[in-house]
Formats: sequence, structure tokens, C-alpha cells
Amino acid sequence: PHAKRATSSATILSGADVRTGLDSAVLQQAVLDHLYYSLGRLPAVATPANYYRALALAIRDRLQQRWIRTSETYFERGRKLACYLSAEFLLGPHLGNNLLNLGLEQAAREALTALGQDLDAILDCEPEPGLGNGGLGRLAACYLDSLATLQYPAIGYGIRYEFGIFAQEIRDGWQTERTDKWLSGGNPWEIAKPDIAYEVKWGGHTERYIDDDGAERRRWVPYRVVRGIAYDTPIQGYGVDTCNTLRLWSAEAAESFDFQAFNTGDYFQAVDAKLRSETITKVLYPNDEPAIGKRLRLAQQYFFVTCSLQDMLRILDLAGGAIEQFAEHFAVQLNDTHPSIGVAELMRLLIDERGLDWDAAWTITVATFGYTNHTLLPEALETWPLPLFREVLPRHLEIIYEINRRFLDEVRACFPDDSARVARMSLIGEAGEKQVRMAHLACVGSHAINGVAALHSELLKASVLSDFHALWPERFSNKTNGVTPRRFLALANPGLRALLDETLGASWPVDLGRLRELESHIDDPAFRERWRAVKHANKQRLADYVQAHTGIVLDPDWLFDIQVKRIHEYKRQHLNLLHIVTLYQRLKTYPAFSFPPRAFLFGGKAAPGYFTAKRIIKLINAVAETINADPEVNGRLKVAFVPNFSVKNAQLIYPAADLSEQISTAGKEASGTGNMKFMLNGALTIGTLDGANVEMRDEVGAENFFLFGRTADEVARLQGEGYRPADYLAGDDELKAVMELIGSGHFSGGDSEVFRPLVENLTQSDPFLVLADYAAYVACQEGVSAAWADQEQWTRMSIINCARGGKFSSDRAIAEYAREIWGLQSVPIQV
Ligand code: GPQ
Repeated sequence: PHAKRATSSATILSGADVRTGLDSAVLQQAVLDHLYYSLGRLPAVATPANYYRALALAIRDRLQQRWIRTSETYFERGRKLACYLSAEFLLGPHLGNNLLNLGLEQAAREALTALGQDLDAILDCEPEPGLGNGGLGRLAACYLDSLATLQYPAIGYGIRYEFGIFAQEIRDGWQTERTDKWLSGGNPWEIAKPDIAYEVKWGGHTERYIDDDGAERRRWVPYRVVRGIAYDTPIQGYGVDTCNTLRLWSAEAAESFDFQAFNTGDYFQAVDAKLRSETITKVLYPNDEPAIGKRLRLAQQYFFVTCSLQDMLRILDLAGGAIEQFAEHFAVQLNDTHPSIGVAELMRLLIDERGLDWDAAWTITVATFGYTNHTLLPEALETWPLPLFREVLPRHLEIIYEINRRFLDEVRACFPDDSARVARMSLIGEAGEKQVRMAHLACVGSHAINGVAALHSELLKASVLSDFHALWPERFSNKTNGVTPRRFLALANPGLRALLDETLGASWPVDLGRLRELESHIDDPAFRERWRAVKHANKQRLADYVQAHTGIVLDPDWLFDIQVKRIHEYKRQHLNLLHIVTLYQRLKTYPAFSFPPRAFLFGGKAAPGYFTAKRIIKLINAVAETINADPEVNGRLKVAFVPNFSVKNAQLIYPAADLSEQISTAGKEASGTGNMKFMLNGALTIGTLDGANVEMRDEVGAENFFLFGRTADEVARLQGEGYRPADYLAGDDELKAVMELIGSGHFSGGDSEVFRPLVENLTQSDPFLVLADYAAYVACQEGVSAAWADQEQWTRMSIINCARGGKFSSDRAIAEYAREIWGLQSVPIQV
């Protein structure tokens, strides 16, 4: 990689200019040029944020020829394009990643130093484009990185939310939400393409008409029309010239003013229509798993999906492709059900707008789409109330009825006399208020359906999608998630990166299986010492960050035990807390009780309306405050909640972990991806047999993984038998005392009300089996402490965890999608 980087001033003289030169001297000139011409600033008055923007623009210039050449090459070659449709892309800051992928970090550092600036401080000025909630959105961003790095023709399509995921602040231990104004300082990475714009219709009704050939057809007479405008962001591959596009749609009024209303004097009504149009892309819905049936959310989904499909049709027309060949030109992946309205919309475009007959349109549609499911939680499966759906998308409802009619005929043909099955599989749910079932629409309209880890894919076939599996077993497959080793290893952990480069050579970021070669060094004490030194420095870096943001002081010699992810009952942050309170209680009761000192770190956002999750955050902070202030225990225990967990601070957190907490109720976490990021950075995992944990443990071996808890089968059986948490409470005095301590107000200044709902939730219903797994978890944590006591052995295990993480590169995952679902060929780009 990066062989082409210019290093001599001869190159500058031979044509590399202020827009393209890669030498530090040219970069320095380019930054000054942008400060002056793009920002209107002289260096003497420029702030670090100004330098950030100038450097970002200079780097974007350097992406430009690759970006344009990439689009041009795809167009010329006419090869199949993968279109990744996702309502979320949790990108994280671009600058550092682009420098890494272009091989320009050193040159940029030198250029800024020459200007009296520090690159790290400048990088820190970039606001995070947080256009996603958590795992699902971050996975989409990792996949874009791998698509570009593997030189696949691909485009990401999504929504340009004006406000991304809220910024979390902790006040008095409670989460508060602040709107995220990521665009307020301008976004140097995007380029608006106002000429790439499409009409989006809403509401109204449908009607019958006779076309020119005398055929009877239906058309949609909308109530309202808005426009979607493209904003493009470059996605540069690592060490290659491929620079793909992320195209995000922003809503505008179809006419910036309703001129008629304006002329008749109703100025405010005219402006109001404009404002209403723009609301569509205003804000990201901050809920991760539970789907909520809000009209604006359906509008967002349809809006970005129709713009994206219309864009594909435009590209096909430009290339002179035949409409019948649509599926040979585009492979469209649905990232969960959020874009699944695309199935009905492509049918509408092909039939109503392009004049195809139903059968031809349906063949194309099914050949085009693939559907990835990301959850088994029943409350997270999207449905829309029928009246709402009809009001917003009347033509689509007709199309869905027709898809359903034909589909249910097929079901009846395969399974005669099975009306219960027909009702279960229908695209329209009839229990209570009628609903459109988006997962069913996605399954029927896709030739490929996949889960995101081996266990999850098996459970999908056996539970929520079992009827679909019985009908079309050949459509189902597994694609275990992966993460990009560029951002989450090379960029996040420069210390480890240097050690890996030295030990393995420079190719490991694009050939992650090479990490295995680390194993030949585990018996070298000097190597282990260096491994520990890297981890220690990372822990110090995180400790500094935690102190700056919370005032809590952590000692990097302690075991760093970390759980960062969205706050959700099924992820069981409260199980982690019960262990902490257990240790606290033991220390208070037996001051001589001894274990290696541990720092427990938490981070993660709760959906603003999720009562229990918000109370879990409050409890974490309450326990932290009590423990950290108590000299009897704070020599061996510390607890910190890192506010506003984000991609940006995640890059400090994963590399500093000794122990990664992956303790969801088995069968509930579809995959997890944070688990992989910790592993690659040398953390050991304590976890259940859930999601991708299962495959991680297979890779590292049982002896290098702290396993506890009931399996998915055992969970299902226990819940089937009628689980009673009180039984576990009655049989365990220590657990009982822990629950009483929390309920007593001990951690809340005597307030025995604030945590009552949590205590009652656990002792009375405990839907995620926290109490049932508690004893096994505490025992397993004792095993962790014992293992930590032998630092040489712990280091060996840490190295093995990293060494055997190669499978979890998103490159492996994307290569599987490309081969097995999309039928995609890579297309090298030559600049
Ligand atoms: N996931 Cl359905 C989300 O982050 N948001 C969602 O709305 C749904 C799933 C996660 C899932 O919980 C994790 O287990 C996965 O690792 C992740 O998607 C990516 O597949």
C-alpha cells in the first residue's frame, strides 16, 4: 500500500500541485491556501477548528481525482454495482481515517508541525457524523470501508439527517440529551449535487386510467411532492485508488416557495409547506431495537429508498442499459427492514413508470434485493398500522396487497389446508389493529436472507422466520459480521499498529489472517513485555480522558473491565452492576477480602423514552459515586461512566480494555460487533454463548475465553417452564443482600424510591434472566481475577485473542456478501 506516495520535492516540481501533491511541503502550502481562499483567514488568527477545516479540504482535494476516476471507471465498465441501503451510517470522524487510508498521516503531521499546530489536537476538532444509533449503523460504515478497500463497485445510500444521534450529558447521574448539531460548522467532506434530485410523492389517492395502448392501469395522484437532493461523501479505500461514494439524501420543498400562495398573500402558508418538507430529514430517531410506528419515520424510510431507486434507474438510463437488465446492474442490500419499502417501490417504478408487466417486474425485484436481519427481539420487528400506511403510501398498499395475494397462493399450493400458516405468513397482520409486516415484505421480495452471526442465523430459521425457511430454505444464509481493522486497530491503537508492522510487516490491515503469526512470539518474554507496554500506554491515555470528562482518577496498573454499547435490558449492564455491588459488599463485610484491583468502565446511550435503560444509567452513576468516594474500598474498586459513548471516544476505549463484557442473555444479541473490536485490541472476553461470541470462542479456544451463563436453548426452556426470579433470590443470600442494598437507598443518599422499579423488575419478572445467570457470572469473574494475577499468562491470552481475530475483519464479511449474495466482481481503479 501507499507505494505511490510522493516523497521528494522533485515530484512537486514535476506537476504535483497544491490540490494533488502528497509531500508534506505541498500539503503545508495546501493548508495555507485553503485557510486563505476557502476560509478567509490568515494563519495568525486561525483557530484549531480553522486548521481542521483547511486540512480536511486539502485532503478532500487529494481524494478528488480518485473519486472522480472511480465513478468514471464504474460507468465505463458497466459492471454490477452493490447498493447498500441503510437508514443509518455511524461513520465517525473522517479526517484521521482518510489520512490513514491515503498513507498521509506522516506528511500531514509534518505539515502541521511546520505551521505550529499539533495534528492530534486538529483531529479532535472534527465533530462526529453520528448518523446512526449503534451496531447496525456502525456495521454499515465498516462495510463501506471494506467495499472500497476490496475495490468493489459500491455505493452507500442513506439519509442526511441534520441532527444525528443526540449528545449525552450526565447530570446528577441521569442521562440528558442535547441535540447534535454536527453540521453547524459546515461539513468539508460532502459535496452537494443539486442536479441529482428526485421527486418524492406523498399521500393522496390512486385511480384507474386507460393508457395509450388501451390497457387499464393505475396511477398515484399524490397530495404532496417534495424533492430529495444528493449529498456525496467520498469513501476512500485503504492503500488503493478506489474511492467510492456515500450518497445521502436531504429533503427540500419541491418549489422553494408556493408562488401561488405567495402571490395571493398567504406568505406563512407558503413558508410552512417548505418547512414541512424539510422536516423529513431533520433528525435521526434515537431508538435502536424497538421499532416505533411514527408517521415521520415511515416518511424517512420511503424518502431515501425512492430517491436511491430512482437514482439507480437514472444511472441505468445514462449507461444505455435495458430496464429488463436492472438486476444484472444493481445488487441492493436492505440493512434490516428500514429500507424494505423498496420492494414495493421498485415494483411501482417498474410497472407504473416504466410500463413493465407484473411478472417481469417481480422477477427483477426478487433478483435485485437481499435482506439482512439484525434482531430476533419480537418488539423490534417493524410493522406499520394499516391506516397510517394507506394514508402515506396508498399506491404501495395496493401493490403490497397484490404481492400478498400471489404469495399466499404460493403458500397454499405448498402447504394445502394450513390456514394458520397462511395467517402467520401474510404480509398483513390481522391480530388487533391491522398491520403491514415489513420483515415479511423483505423476505418475500428478496432472493437472499441472512442473519449476522452463525447462532443468530440458525435461530432465525428456527423462530421468527421459520415459516419462510420452510418455504424457501435456499434463500437463507449466514454472514457473520465483521469490523474494519483500519479504523478500530490501525487508527485507534497506534502503539499496537507499530508493533504489528514491525512484527508482521505492513500488509496485515488488508490481510487480517496474518495476525496468526503473532502466536510464534508468545513465548518471547521481551515481546510480551512490549505487548504489555502498549496496553499500559493505552490505559493511561483513556485514564486521562476519563479524568478530564468525569474527574474520576483511574490507575492504569489496575484491570480495566469495560462494557460499552447501547444501554438495553437484554445487554444486561445491570448484571455487571450486581457483580460490582457484590465485590463492594464483600469488601465492606470482610475488609481483608482480597482481589486484584479493578476499574469498571461503562459507556452507552439509552433511548430517550426507555425508562428502565435510563434508570440503569442512574444506578451505574450512583454506585460509582458511592464506591469512588469510599476510602475503605476505592483502593481496589473504581467505577466510571464515560459520557457520550461515540465512535470518537470508542477509539480510545477499545484499545485500553483488559476485559470485554459481552454478557447479553443468550439468544438475544444478534451478533455484537464491539466484542470483535475489543478482541482485536487484545482484550479477553467474559461472555455468554450469544451472537458472534460463540464464533470468537471457537477461534480463540475455550481456555482463552471466560464463558458463563445459560445457553439460548436453556434460556428458552427456562422461560417456557415459567421462570421465577424469586427462586434464585431465595437460594442465594449474597444476591439477596445485594438487591436489598440497592433497594435500601444506600447508593442514592437514602432515597429508597429511585431504584425500586429496577429492583422490582429484577425480583418480580426479570425478563432477561439476570438473576438466573448471576451466580455463574460472579464465579466466572473470580476466574478472571485469578487469571489476572498471572500477568505473563494473561499476556499470552491477550496476544492469542488478537492473533485469532482475523476472521472478524469486515473484509471477510464483505467478500462473502459479494460472492454469495451480490455476484459482484472487483474493479481495480487506476489513477
Ligand atoms: N442492531 Cl434490529 C442495532 O444496532 N439496531 C437495530 O435496530 C437492530 C440491531 C444490532 C444488533 O443488536 C447487534 O447484535 C448487531 O451486531 C448489529 O445490529 C449489527 O448487525
